[in-house]
Amino acid sequence: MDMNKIAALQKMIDESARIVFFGGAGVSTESGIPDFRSVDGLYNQKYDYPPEQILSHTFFMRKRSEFYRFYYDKILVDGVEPNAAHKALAKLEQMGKLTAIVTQNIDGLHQKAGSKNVLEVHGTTLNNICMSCGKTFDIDYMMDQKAKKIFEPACDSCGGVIKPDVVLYEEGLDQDILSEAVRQIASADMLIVGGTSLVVYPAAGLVDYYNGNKLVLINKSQTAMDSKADLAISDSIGEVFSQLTCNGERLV
Ligand code: CNA
Repeated sequence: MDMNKIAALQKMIDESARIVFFGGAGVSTESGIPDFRSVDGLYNQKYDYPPEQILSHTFFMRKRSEFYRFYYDKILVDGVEPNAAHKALAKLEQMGKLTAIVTQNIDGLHQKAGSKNVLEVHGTTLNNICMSCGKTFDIDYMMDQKAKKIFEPACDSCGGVIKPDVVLYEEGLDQDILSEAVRQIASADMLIVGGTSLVVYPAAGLVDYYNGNKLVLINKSQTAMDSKADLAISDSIGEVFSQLTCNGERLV
């Protein structure tokens, strides 16, 4: 690990009062949830259909049991816990340094670590909705469906199709969440971007709303944004956050 870069990151955090974190699937790999684009990510594993196709609205409507087979197997992962990155970010919020987390993740691990202001631009697996009557179902209900191998989960009130409250390919993002994410990023004095390949739009474009001079990227692989960053760290995000302090206290 490049300790000069860690020292530079620490100095920026010390000098900031309104930090926003923008993250993606790489934040949760150290918790055991595979991302999409790493070598061991879901896009490099073999399925009957490419994951982009499985995770699309059209596929959900036409081949629901195939969708749920993949979803149960790879997305609705059992027994995962927040890692050092989730915990450090929660601590920064508690200490009044961080105003919001904007996440592309759908796993709810930031909230599980204690973060309060989490803007989930791609929705959440924790909530599931009947497409006919709007009844909602929690993750325990879906875990139960998974355990029973029910690949076409149906509403227990009206028999309608249950859809996870996540944004599939071809679907639009929630405009209220997006607007709040833009507002938070535009008013941040420091933006930390981590664990994201920055290729999924419109989410990746949110970084452009940051106006300050403390843009930090923490990602294992290079991104198109590295050259624009004030500081780019190529390392595991959990390990990076494990090195940091706030007001003399370790974050993790
Ligand atoms: P991605 O395109 O898979 O990119 C992940 C990035 O994280 C890659 O560039 C990796 O190099 C990097 N990375 C992996 N592990 C680490 C680590 N420990 N430390 C630092 N960097 C790491 O994922 P994006 O989030 O950019 O793409 C957006 C998609 C992925 C969103 O729509 C998510 O919903 C979707 N997704 C979410 C989850 C989740 O909720 N945990 C899991 C898989 C995919």
